Amino acid sequence: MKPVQLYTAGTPNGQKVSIMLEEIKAVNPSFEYETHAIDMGKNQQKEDWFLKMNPNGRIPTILDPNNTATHAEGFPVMESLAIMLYLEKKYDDEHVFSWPSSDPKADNFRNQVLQWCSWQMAGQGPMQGQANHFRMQATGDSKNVVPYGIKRYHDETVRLYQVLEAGLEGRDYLVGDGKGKYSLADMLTFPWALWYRFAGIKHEEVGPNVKAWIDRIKARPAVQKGLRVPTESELLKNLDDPNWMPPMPEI
Ligand SMILES: N[C@@H](CCC(=O)N[C@@H](CS)C(=O)NCC(=O)O)C(=O)O
Repeated sequence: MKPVQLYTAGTPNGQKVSIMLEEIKAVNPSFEYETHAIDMGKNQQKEDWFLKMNPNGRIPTILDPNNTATHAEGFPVMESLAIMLYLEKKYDDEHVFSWPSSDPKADNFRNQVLQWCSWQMAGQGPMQGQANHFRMQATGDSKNVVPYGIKRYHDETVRLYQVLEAGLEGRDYLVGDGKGKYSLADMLTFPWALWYRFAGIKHEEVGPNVKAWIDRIKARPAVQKGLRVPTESELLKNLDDPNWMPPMPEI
């Protein structure tokens, strides 16, 4: 096979996909991908060549040269969830991270994966992103302090972490029989959870089930590799100290 082309940067949305690509590689050594680091500081994600693959002009994006059914140069996919559903269908043929149709519970589990993924894409990601944005606006030179925005997005993000905490009660992973099976639901949600401190969410605002689940997923070798794509992040190194918090004003 030809390597799948990944266009990404070291952010939680990018890490969702690099983690999944590394997980697929770990179980299928013939699977390959190549990374293209996108410099968001230079707005490369808004250049014409990029917009042809992803009209939304955001990372992550993949191009699969093995799939020429509709595009001679390969099939481009935008949006992290759509990318991961695509990769699962095309490259998780052994159902290591999903459920085979022969399993009578497969449809329900797939739907539950979609429930958590929708929760992530419409809730955790955007709300935590805004919590981070308003908190960061209140730092640095501009000191654009908007207490209403900070509180609204902080509180909603904390509420969402309570939902995740309840979803993980008595379980190792979000979906599946018994304590669950590591699936796309976990891969998609984990990178944002890993970064909660950068949105000004305090340790005591995140429950023990979520913290144990973060540690469980972070210990996976493929996750360790995926978190270093496109390069190792200095910011993430700080998270190895469980008590570290980014310098942020109390508001
Ligand atoms: N819903 C999108 C969100 C992607 C996204 O927001 N990407 C950010 C980085 S995490 C980005 O590319 N920002 C640059 C920009 O908006 O120009 C997905 O899940 O793929």
